[in-house]
Amino acid sequence: MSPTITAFKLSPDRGKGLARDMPVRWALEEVGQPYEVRLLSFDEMKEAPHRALHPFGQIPTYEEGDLALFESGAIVFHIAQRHAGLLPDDAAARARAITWMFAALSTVEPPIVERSMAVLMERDRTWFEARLPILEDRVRNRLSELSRRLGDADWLEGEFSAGDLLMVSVLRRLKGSGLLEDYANVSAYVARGEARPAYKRAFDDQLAVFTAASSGP
Ligand SMILES: N[C@@H](CCC(=O)N[C@@H](CS)C(=O)NCC(=O)O)C(=O)O
Repeated sequence: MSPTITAFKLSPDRGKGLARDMPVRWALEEVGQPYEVRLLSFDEMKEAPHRALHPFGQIPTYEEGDLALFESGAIVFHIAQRHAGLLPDDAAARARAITWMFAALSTVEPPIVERSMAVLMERDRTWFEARLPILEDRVRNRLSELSRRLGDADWLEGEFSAGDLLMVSVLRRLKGSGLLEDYANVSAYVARGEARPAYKRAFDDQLAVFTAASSGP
């Protein structure tokens, strides 16, 4: 039985693939697992049936038989454990790849999201112009650390893994900020992720949802 994930009926990112169903779609495509998508409006996300699946009333969720999961990182981890292709077999290499999954979501993503939220929601605040450079310095700090570690490698730990999938997903949030371009190896790393056929299929599928919804009757 194919798993079912949830996604926005009309994504606020206008099809840029920044909503967090995207890493889940990408992971499912990487391992060749077909899936169903249930689309939700903002109102439906906050109603009881969805909150039974997701306590915070968000997307994505993942249902597979009796199992229901939320949190994109946990869902990607579940997919990577279930199927070959996203985590190495060797125990130590696997632990290192999992470490990068956590690093993406708990060390690199927070300053990136804080900056995006400020740009999106706080532009009219008196302190915005003073705060933005502080937030951007925090992002630059992480990018330069990541750039140093990545060096000339294609991926963070040998072969492409769920760690790279989540890191590239997180870094994509910086597109259009001008920040990524200062780190040539990190920009190339993101481009390498986006060039993967599984990424492209996932991206096209989420874009098709947005295009259909926005050109509706
Ligand atoms: N940490 C969660 C974050 C989930 C999240 O922020 N989802 C967004 C879409 S990307 C959402 O549902 N936003 C609507 C809301 O919070 O009301 C994850 O990675 O799954």
